[in-house]
Amino acid sequence: MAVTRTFSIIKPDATRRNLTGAVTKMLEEAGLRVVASKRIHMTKDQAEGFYAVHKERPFFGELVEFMISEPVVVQVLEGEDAVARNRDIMGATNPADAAEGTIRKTHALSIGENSVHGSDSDENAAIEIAYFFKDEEIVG
Ligand code: RTP
Ligand code: MG
Repeated sequence: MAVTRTFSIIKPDATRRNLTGAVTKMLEEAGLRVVASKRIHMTKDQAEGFYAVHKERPFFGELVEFMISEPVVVQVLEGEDAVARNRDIMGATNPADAAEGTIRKTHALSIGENSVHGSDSDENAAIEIAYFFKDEEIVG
């Protein structure tokens, strides 16, 4: 299996509850390495652009407002099969459906306030990483 990268966001419900370290620890224990990380407060334009694929969905407005409500931590994660590995440790979108031991089962509050984002394909990972990071900010 190849070493690849994925893009992660520790969402406002988690940063607000001071869970940045707890979430990062779970990512690291799942075999992912944080090769870039920064705490930012997203602008509305940035959040709308990032979630543009969801703009026709009924929850779009609520999602954008949530993502700009408090700071987030954006990260680049590296590891074997990083996209799938990250989605495994994240758990299902709705924490009620997430498996025991996953980040969302352990920490998420609801389907909207679900603590983490993770890219869903290698192609989207590359797009999402480039949306928030310059090449020189990523140190593998
Ligand atoms: P993500 O993109 O954040 O990693 O999560 P995901 O793939 O598991 O979920 P996705 O379907 O891509 O939805 C993106 C985010 O939108 C919020 N959401 N709210 N209220 C709702 O029914 C609803 N459905 C989705 C969640 O915050 C989800 O992570
Ligand atoms: Mg998604």
